[in-house]
Amino acid sequence: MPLEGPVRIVSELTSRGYNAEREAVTRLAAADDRDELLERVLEEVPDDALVVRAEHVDAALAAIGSSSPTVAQPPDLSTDSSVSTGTETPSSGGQGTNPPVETEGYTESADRSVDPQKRSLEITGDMTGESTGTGEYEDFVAVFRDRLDRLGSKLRGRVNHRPATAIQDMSGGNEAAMVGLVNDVRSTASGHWLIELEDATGTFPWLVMKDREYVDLVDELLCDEALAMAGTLSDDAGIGFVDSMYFPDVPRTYEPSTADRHVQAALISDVHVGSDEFMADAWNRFADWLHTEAARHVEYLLIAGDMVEGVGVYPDQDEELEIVDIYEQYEAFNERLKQVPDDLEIVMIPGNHDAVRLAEPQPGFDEELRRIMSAHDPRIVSNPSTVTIEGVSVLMYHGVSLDEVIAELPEAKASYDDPHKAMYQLLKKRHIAPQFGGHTRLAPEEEDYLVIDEVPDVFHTGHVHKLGFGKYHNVLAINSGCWQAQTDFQKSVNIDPDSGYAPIVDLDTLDVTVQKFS
Ligand code: D5M
Ligand code: FE
Ligand code: ZN
Repeated sequence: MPLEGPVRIVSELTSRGYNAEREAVTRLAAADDRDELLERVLEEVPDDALVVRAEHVDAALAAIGSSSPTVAQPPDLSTDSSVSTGTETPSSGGQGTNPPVETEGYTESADRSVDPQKRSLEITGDMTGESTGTGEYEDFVAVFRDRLDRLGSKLRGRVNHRPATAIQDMSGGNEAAMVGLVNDVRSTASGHWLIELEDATGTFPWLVMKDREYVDLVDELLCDEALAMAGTLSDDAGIGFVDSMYFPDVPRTYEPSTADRHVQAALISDVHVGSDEFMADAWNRFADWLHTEAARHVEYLLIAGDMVEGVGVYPDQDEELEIVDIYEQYEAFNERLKQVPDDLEIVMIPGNHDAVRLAEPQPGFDEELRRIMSAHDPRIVSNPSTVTIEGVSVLMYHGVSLDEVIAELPEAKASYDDPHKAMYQLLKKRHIAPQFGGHTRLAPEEEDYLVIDEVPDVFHTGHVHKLGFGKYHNVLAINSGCWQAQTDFQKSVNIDPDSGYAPIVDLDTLDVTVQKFS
């Protein structure tokens, strides 16, 4: 290729105020009609972009192709400059994240050519219809005992633990270790931290000295999470000085399973149909895109709660309702489901705006709502539930406890801008909603359905209306954004939602691509 071509393209782009990615220049230079393509590319580039990328060139090529009169016009995505790839992910993803993968340009074919025989989908941990709790005191005792048993079993092998009462009877200066639930965390007058652990026999206080390396972990602690402490007893044996502290955690060497073929899942949440702020245009573009060639590998759609806006969820919510009847909201949601390809496998769990009990675990929708939401025969399961798709286990949870993790932990460890980091904390604690008695309501059942017993390959939440993803000890954590524009409440507390994004997971690699439709 004569050098003159690329140089001219770069200088042309520079004169219009853009930098250019090398690959974009190569593709432009190779085009038959560079000038026409260049003009189309400049139309494709989003207003706020500073760099012309290869995918802009691809989109422009597709746009030129699709304007051929002999080809039926596909859902009008190819000319929509707002639809782009993960390079514009609002939240960059955390440590260990693979960079978002660029997608192919859109073409006209709507042939999804799926082979349902190759699919597999299994649900575990669905507690719909299994609820036994009556909310009595004994139920709370039972659920916390189950939590301690199951999370404790992940900790007991790591320390030579004893029950609280046995430690109370030991003499001063001895080494001791305990596995328990955090009962209380408070600072002492001299700046150290006192952590009270509770087990089935009683409680014992542990002191983390302010100059010990573990002190950094104290600000991560939430009441009722399971922990192991080991250390030396004080002379009077009334307290243990902590030498080491363990979380149930995910092993660093965890190796996630992947699918045997190239197949993708779209992970979304917080559709909020029925709200004035529901972004119908963005949803339409998403649904249209699913019918295109570019989305032919997307065979699963996971929806992590808040299908509809609901009624009476927050004070004054009725002022922002487009549809005031809850059943009509679900009917409208079902119409939205009908827009997506009917060969998609859909799995959904409820959220705090949905018409099921608020306390977690939340059972899947009742028969009447299932009848209403019957488009494409979705799998409707409890919040939380695990769905294993072609070998990849996805723990789906709506995410109400994320508000609490974000409120309690320092900004660097959990924030609305990096919701996946708050998810890392839940993985580390191996519990969906450790703290009882705050925002997150808990319905005590015979067993603690919120314990993360098995390490998932993917952890999918929503609720905070922010998009973020990253890997924690090789587990992919994704918080999907929402399909609702900023509400008055969110404006008042400066929540700037990530609306109209669909993170797409490659199930064979666990790479993520973000598609933007707003
Ligand atoms: O929650 C969306 C996000 O906004 C989530 O982080 C809770 C927060 N939110 C929204 N409205 C309120 C009110 N009124 N009080 C407290 N927190 C709120 P969603 O479940 O979609 O409402
Ligand atoms: Fe929501
Ligand atoms: Zn929610």
